[in-house]
Amino acid sequence: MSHYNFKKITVVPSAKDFVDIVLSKTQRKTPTVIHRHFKISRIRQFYTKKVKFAQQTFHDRLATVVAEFPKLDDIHPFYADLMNVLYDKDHYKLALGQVNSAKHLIDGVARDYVRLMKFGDSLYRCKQLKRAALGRMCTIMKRQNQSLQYLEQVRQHLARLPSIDPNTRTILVCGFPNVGKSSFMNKVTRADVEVQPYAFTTKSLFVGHLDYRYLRWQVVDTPGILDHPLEDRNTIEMQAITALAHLRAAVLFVMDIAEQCSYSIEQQIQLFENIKPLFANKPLVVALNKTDIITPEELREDARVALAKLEEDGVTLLPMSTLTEEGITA
Ligand SMILES: Nc1nc2c(ncn2[C@@H]2O[C@H](COP(=O)(O)OP(=O)(O)OP(=O)(O)O)[C@@H](O)[C@H]2O)c(=O)[nH]1
Ligand SMILES: [Mg+2]
Repeated sequence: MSHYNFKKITVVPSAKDFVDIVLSKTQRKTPTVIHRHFKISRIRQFYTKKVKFAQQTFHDRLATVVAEFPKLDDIHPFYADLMNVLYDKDHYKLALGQVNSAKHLIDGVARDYVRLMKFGDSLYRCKQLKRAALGRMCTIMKRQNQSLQYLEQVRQHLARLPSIDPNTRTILVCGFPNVGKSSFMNKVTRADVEVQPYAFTTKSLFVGHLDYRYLRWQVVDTPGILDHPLEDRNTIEMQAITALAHLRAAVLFVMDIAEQCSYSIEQQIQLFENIKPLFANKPLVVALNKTDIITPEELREDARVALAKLEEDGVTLLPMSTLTEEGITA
């Protein structure tokens, strides 16, 4: 279940390329010599073959597209949801559905014209029927252009998606933007995630690996999330939410106690409380990051109280600095 060939989907050509590929293949792979003095049965067979060949080639290529793209109902819910966030489930299913129905339409065209060909009484007539059949197939194909282009974009994006295994030991790093999630990721894994002093540096999920006490962990760095209702969340934040919702993972909620991230400790705790339902049944540690700037003891009174209250509720607090490596165990 854990291995998806998201990276191995065949390129989806544009409608025009699709048509060019099939027509030129039909030309190359079917007989080319015909003469009007040949027996009519031989002439019919000659053109029937071309119609059937074009149909089969369209059919096979379209079937490959439909078969290779992941079915949202078959893949792990994490990926199904992530794909919905990134590509919109309805749009995705519609595009694949249209490609699939184009396949059936082309089969139908071929069937009709092969039947008509049996009544073709001259080379001229048979050739006309063949041209009409291929023309109609190409028209059906060209109507698929938008779906094909969209699927090609999805394909390219899927290929760049991190290979997150939903079924392995995982640490999910989350929190407000700019608190130091990616800095932590870079410290404990060999990943090289971009770190910048502004919010939403990380715009998608990243994965790294870490060996700790002989166990291998998958570490997932997530984009920052703001404290607002679910329906207001953008695609960038929704990827973090999706990961939290679907991955069985230990959660590292990172706080910036120096408040450099421009949110107060109280606001960060508020976010923590609001997304807490997503942490249910997950081991959880709250990292108090940037202790090189300020230690938990040096904090304002009310911030200290707020953190103490968190601790009373049974939350493990871990002072940390990705700069001095305080609190980073690996
Ligand atoms: N002083 C200090 N600065 C830190 C520490 N950890 C991270 N920073 C700085 O905080 C800023 C944000 O760090 P990132 O690791 O990009 O934060 P992030 O949480 O991944 O941010 P987004 O990807 O935007 O959500 C950078 O300028 C880091 O250099 C720390 O322990 N101490
Ligand atoms: Mg980041």
